[in-house]
Amino acid sequence: MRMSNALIPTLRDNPADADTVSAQLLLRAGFIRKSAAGLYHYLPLGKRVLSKIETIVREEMDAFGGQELLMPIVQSADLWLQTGRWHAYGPEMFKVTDRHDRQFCLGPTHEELITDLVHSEVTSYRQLPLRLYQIQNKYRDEKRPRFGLIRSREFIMKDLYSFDRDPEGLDKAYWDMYQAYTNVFNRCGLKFRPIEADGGAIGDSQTHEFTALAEIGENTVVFCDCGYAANIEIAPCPAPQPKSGNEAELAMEKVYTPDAKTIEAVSAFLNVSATKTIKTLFFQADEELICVLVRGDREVNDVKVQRVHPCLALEMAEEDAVAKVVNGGFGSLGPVGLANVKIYADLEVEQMTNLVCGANEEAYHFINVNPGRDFQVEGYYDLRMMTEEDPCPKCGQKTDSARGIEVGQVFKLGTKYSEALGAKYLDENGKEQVMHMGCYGIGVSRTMAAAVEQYNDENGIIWPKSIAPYHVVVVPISAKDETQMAIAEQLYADLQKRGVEVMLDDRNERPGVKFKDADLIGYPVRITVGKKSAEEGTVEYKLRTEAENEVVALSEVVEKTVAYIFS
Ligand code: 9G3
Repeated sequence: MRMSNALIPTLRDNPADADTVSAQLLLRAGFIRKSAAGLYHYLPLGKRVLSKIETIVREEMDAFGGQELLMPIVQSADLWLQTGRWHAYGPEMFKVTDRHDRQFCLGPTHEELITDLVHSEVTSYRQLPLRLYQIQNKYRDEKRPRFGLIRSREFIMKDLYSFDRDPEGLDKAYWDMYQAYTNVFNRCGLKFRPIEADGGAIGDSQTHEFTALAEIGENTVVFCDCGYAANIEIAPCPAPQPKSGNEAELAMEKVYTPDAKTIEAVSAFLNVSATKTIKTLFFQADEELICVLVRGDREVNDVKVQRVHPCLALEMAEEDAVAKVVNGGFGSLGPVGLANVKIYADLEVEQMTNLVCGANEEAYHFINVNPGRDFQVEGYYDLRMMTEEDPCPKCGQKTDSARGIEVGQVFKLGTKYSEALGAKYLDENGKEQVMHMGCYGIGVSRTMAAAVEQYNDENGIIWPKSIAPYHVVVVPISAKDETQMAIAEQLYADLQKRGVEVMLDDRNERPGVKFKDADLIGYPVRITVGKKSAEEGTVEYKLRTEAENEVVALSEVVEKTVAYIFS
């Protein structure tokens, strides 16, 4: 390709609304352009990277028996009504109405569609197992799209669905995909960890997330040398020490605590440690308001709450909803005297004596509150977020944590969709059996952004060779110098003959501009043709991953480049 007619609109400065390094660099290097909030153009360089990632994904899916198909993006509401999910995602689902006033959505995922298709086309055990996948745009109307391609409202996903006769078949599919994903992310050059994740509302369904390590990742991964690795949302916390019993339960008292609206303020005002206070939080669980108690110095773990109180949507409750059950303000909420609201408490709360909590009255707290005596709960459960002090759930050692971006997920669905949509098959004895399903997603566009998050420096992107838009950029110092251009053109032709993807920067620009663009765009190899190329038959050869460049004979540089790129 020649830079002189390539659409690569590089920018000198970071666009104002680019809120993470991958968004900044992909915009500045001319890979993407924003069309509207959370909606992007992939410019030619960006499309080339996407295609590279998709090719790797296809090869690995096909290697594990995947058959590629393509399903509609526009999905009828009927199937989602049958599975009960039409109302489950609220405003996040892009809904559209057709000219006959029928309701559809723009597909956020395809469990309903693929199960309905298989229900219609597969009836015999002889047709199983099946692994069907597509690579296509998905639509989710994120409340706050951000981080460029990482949390956009339209994104490219590979979604594969497996159909097996029984749980054993599903298990085989699950671990095949686990291996396929490991291959995909290794081949893309990503630093990632497969981690145990939350099976969601479908109970004990097994799932792993493939998390690309990155500081701006929205997931926190807890991991240990013993091999334990999990999304912190599901990391179990150790049972607390039983209460010593040598602290007598004192009489509960209401105390005036003006302006003490936070745990820190209350513990400072009353001169008690935050570990002697409890946090009272209210959640909207679908239509129901529930209350959750954790020790004052802890964070509540929503995923764990959702496990003890299964619901479709769990959000922090709005103040007016809380005001209906307590007449106090937000700064002094507590469990004492709460009526007709379910209270779930973390295990640590049960072991607390003479604790401090809000009195459900503005500017008042209770002291010497004792669980069981002064308030009742539905039950005590592990509801808190694990901390770095907590031991590894597997081996008890100290854990580490890192932030990461979820780029893939493997999921056992079991019979949830096949039951709901009647995906059944006849076994050897002509008996009707229900299929066992799994679903497996890779964020293709998100993987591109994750690679930039992981591989960049002050000059720009550093593409892994396997997904770079081009392998090499050939930079003639002066496009006006016919000798240099002839050498550059010859090099361009010779490299392409060997299957190397080459960008020729034939623009009539100063060398500095060409070098800056080459580093910003992030080609793995830069070959500079200058005066010495004619006089001494040498070129400058520079790897994007190295600071220094080296002088290489023209007669050797093609072989050297081919060896590097295809190694
Ligand atoms: C929706 C909306 C958002 C959603 C879903 C449905 C996430 C939804 C979970 C999955 C599970 C797997 C196949 C590929 C791998 C992940 N967000 N999920 O089902 F209607 Cl608006 O998508 N699907």
